[in-house]
Amino acid sequence: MNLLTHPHRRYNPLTGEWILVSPQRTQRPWLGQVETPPAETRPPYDPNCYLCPDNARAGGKSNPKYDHTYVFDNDFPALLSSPVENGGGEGVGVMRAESERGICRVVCFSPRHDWTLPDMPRAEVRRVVDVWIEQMREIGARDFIDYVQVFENKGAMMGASNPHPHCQIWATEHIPTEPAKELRALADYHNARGACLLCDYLAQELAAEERIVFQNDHFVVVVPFWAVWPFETLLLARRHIGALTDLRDEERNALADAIKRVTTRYDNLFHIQFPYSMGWHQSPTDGASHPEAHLHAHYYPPLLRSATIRKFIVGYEMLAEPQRDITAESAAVRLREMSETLYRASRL
Ligand code: H2U
Ligand code: ZN
Repeated sequence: MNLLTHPHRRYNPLTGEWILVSPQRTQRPWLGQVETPPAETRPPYDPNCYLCPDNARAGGKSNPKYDHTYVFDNDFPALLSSPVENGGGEGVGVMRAESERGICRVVCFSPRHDWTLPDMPRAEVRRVVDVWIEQMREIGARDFIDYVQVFENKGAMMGASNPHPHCQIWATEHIPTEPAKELRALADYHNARGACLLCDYLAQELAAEERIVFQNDHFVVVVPFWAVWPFETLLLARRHIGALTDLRDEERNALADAIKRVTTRYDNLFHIQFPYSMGWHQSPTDGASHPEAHLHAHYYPPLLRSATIRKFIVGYEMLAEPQRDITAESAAVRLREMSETLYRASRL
């Protein structure tokens, strides 16, 4: 079977799920519009932005005049940290519920309203990495927190409420569904072979080369073999470490470099501030040792063909199985060919 021309399924060993790939369809005519939206220009400071320094937030609190990064408790948290009266599990028949406590925070990457990660100097991105680590340490140390999820929703298309560069942290009493699925697969692999699934995968990708977008001394970015989203990427630590808190100084710099490079390539693809949801998957903070965990981030961008044409997960994909037309290999070629100089750099 030729994976570049013949419909086939690919297996995601991290989730145990399959995805359908239909490379022969990329030949079909496209009748939809292809347009580039007008360039987005924002002021460095927006008096109406609830994330800009010195501004009031909804709910009465104000931000300080911060110079680099700023972290605050989400004013509209999805989770509450207070102990629950009669907490625990509940169930009647096949209906189950359990109480969930947690902590929700917002992390501003920069005081600059008009910046995004690829606009930021590496030293400023490094500060973001350091803040993630501080937050992981502090929140992960709480007795009732078993998992700290750091994630960024970027762009209105992904439902981000504000273009000011920021991410969120939701930390919970239980390990949430997606990391739990991956950790189970990683633990099964580890128990069966005494090896790390992602270390083995990385070695295979480094040998094959065809899905690698770029690499530096400590991180590798690939379009995973089993990618669902057209330009999905996986950012993998080369060293077998479980969490951001395990990163050494030079690895933190390499991570800032990798983040800047992957987001610059994304923006250069369609000459826009490329939307995505991204997040870190790492060791739970449940007090147990997790030799199976391997630090990585997933980038899930919705765009397919242009700045305005997105992929929808609907129909067959919702009811049966995710499907893609362009192969992971051709997406990797596109991203690999992109310049690492931001298309709008000269305009800043
Ligand atoms: P997005 O990452 O989806 O843009 O969400 C930003 C978060 O900011 C959102 O969870 C919070 C919202 O609850 N927020 C505040 O905590 N204070 C505010 O004044 C507005 C928004
Ligand atoms: Zn702002």
